[in-house]
Amino acid sequence: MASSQEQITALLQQHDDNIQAIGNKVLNNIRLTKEDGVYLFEHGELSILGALANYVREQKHGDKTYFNRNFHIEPTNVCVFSCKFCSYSRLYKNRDEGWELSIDQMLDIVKGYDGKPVTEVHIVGGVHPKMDLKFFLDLIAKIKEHRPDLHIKGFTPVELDYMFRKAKLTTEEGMKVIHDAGLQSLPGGGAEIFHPDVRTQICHDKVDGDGWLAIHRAAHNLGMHSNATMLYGHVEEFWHRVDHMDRLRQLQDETGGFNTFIPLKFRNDNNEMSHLKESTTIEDLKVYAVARLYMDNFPHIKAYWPMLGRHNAQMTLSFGVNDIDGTIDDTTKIYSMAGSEEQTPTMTTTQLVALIQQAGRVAVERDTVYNEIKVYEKGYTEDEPAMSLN
Ligand code: V47
Ligand code: SF4
Repeated sequence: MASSQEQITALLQQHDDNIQAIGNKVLNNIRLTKEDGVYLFEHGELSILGALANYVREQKHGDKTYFNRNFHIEPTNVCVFSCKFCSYSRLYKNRDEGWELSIDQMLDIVKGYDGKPVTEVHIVGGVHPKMDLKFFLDLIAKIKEHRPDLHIKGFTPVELDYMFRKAKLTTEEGMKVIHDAGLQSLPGGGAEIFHPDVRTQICHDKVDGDGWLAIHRAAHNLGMHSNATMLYGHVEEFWHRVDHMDRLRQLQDETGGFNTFIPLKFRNDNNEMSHLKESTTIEDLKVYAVARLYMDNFPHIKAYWPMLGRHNAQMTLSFGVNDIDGTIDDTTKIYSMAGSEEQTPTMTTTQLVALIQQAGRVAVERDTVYNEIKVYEKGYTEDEPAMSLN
């Protein structure tokens, strides 16, 4: 499993001068340029990308592979925006086809986890014109009142930008209010591809790249942590991916507030981009590997198994990935509606640990901010009945 410097140096001899130069930068901890990033996507063979990314992953984390126990709440799939890749939302005028949860219904979901060892609730959904900042401040306060130890990670800049604008608050004021109410981290969604050439084609009407980054900057300045995603494999070119990663890398240099980068593979079922072919598994693995090499200041690279499928997610563990999200229950509809193999994404802790161990890695349960909760020994099985949660 381990990729030593000598093995990689020998492998590099079989590649062209540019790949050798980039590989030597990686081995000597020298930051890659944008040109390097594009070159890797254009000319990097999977074997050398994998070896280099695995080297970096093992330098940073050894064999440790993190997961957490969390559950999702999706307040609504009614949305004022019209992203072309979205298989999940319904416009306000068609809201009878969608769902809208009340605060009590969402609290009932939280209460359903009473006595279970979950550490995080992930709240994300469509942008409903009637679910405003006040509604969500109330929800957050009630969740905290019921279960103060549950870490609330919620809301993308798409949702927050809309809530703050309606409440006539600046980004900084809005973030302070919602953080004070109990919101602790931001998930990585809504980033898609920042460059306007692509953004105007796939999601023209929601917050733009600068707005997305400004909200994460404001969160980091309050001491909050967050994740970042990149939706790839549709109309973007390689340099758009690198531009996207570069903007994130720059913000991370400034604030240090990102935990994890999560590449998200575009799935083409039931949306306005269904005519596009999905990326191949080889391309997916290359994206994870280049992400690990380019995002040198991001501690973690995550594969989100409900979207990739559990077997492909397992493979990514040899291509730079050191985090595999959590055990999810079927309240997560984003990917099942977009055509993921995982129609009811549920894995017990035993299954998730086995998946990590079969790949020769060490399973480590973490909390949202990567404090280690438990390192799992080989042969672990749950004493309790399997929970259908992550
Ligand atoms: O922003 C929507 C993506 C994201 C499709 O931070 C699609 O821990 C593929 O960000 N094909 C939301 N992707 C989900 C998200 C996320 C998920 C898990 C963990 C975390 C985290 C964040 O889902 C959206 C969009 O990029 N998405 N439709 C689709 N058809
Ligand atoms: Fe709305 Fe999010 Fe779907 Fe875009 S991706 S239409 S913002 S739910």
